[in-house]
Amino acid sequence: MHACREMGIASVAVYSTVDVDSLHVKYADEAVCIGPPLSRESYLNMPRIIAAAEVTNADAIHPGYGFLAENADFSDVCHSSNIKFIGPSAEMINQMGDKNTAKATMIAAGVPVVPGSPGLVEDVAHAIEIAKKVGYPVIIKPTAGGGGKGMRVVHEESQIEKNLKTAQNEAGMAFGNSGVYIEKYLENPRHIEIQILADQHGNVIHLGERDCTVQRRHQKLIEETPSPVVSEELRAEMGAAAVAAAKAINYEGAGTIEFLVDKHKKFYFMEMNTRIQVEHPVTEQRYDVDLVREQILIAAGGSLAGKNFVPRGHSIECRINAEDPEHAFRPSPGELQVFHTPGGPGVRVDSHCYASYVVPSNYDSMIGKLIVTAHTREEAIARMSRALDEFIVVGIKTTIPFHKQVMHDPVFQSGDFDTSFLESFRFEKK
Ligand code: MV4
Repeated sequence: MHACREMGIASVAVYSTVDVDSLHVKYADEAVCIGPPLSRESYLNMPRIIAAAEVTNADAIHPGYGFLAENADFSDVCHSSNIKFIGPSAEMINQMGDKNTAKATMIAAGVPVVPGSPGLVEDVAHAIEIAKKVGYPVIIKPTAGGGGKGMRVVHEESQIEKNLKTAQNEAGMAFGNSGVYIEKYLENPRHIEIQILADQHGNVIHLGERDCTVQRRHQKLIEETPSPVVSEELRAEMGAAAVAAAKAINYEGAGTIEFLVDKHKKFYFMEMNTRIQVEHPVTEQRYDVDLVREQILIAAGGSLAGKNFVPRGHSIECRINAEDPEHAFRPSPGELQVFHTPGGPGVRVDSHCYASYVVPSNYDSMIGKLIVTAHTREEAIARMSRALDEFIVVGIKTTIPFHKQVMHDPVFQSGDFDTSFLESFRFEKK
């Protein structure tokens, strides 16, 4: 909606009854209630969303980064309703939604992938054969999954049978598709992803990497760009691989190619996210670009030819969640009696909240993102630290005190850590 306003485009917000007081509803030129809190009846309810678009005469729908953002059927329903889905077609989403198919497509495009089964693994004998070939430990992944759900690590042959069956059953229950595949398990990798933009004319560019290694139970908590471990040379290689990945499926829109990077700095394709992501602001800050504006221009048929986004400085994002870090990050909804956001040079806050707003318990616990930008990583950490000190939330517990401690942690400061970082990080209550 910020992008729309700058472009002279009127915007319409949709909301469920519990979100009536959210800032996005106040910011939009118009707002339409699409149902009760239960997301199945509101934010996932395609007929209601299409109806809201039709009654307000909307030309396009921006799907955001949750709910229907990667739903191929929704992209298709928009298309059939003569409403432009700001993002890829159903076919493009489907090609990346099935992880095993995506992997095969990447191999054909020359993108490095983790060694493993060439296709789905059906039976125990086949699984054992593959695991023997790539070497233990291995990881069994659901082809319809993503983001870590339903994955199982197996350390020895005697554990294959049990884990394969459990993985297949769980995948069937969770995704309605019991297909699984096997990969060599890379121990303690970094999670590094490349932002790409692809227009309708075959132009694809990359906007560098985001390092999302600081995660807890597959939830990202801190993201930054550039990555402390990515050299100019590695960035060029990973960028070229990401562009090749997007070109392989004639992709349109903003997308992210996720890679695992091992301790030898070898990178492997993991999956593609066919949407704008939560952590996109760090790329926006370092590349001085509005990615949502670019999404809208691409959806309107615009060209990326001749566009050149030049990176500068270092940007870090901390996710501010309504969670209690003293109690295993349990949700902490409620009224924001005080909500004072930080300011000053190089500080950005993206949030739907304000003082007196009541954080509902119905949805995701993220109440905002704090993004800082400075010349160097060291300066960005110092800036984040002082911005976190200025960020005052009273009424609920948040992840702010946790982030303050991470900013002071010598291992985080060194830049030399992996996805196991938070397993050994001990939050000290003050
Ligand atoms: C892996 C892996 C190690 N080896 N695949 C988890 C999220 C999903 N996108 C892929 N995931 C992983 N796949 C192989 N072959 C380790 C993980 C992984 C992970 C990846 C990124 C960030 C945090 C993680 C935490 C646990 C496991």
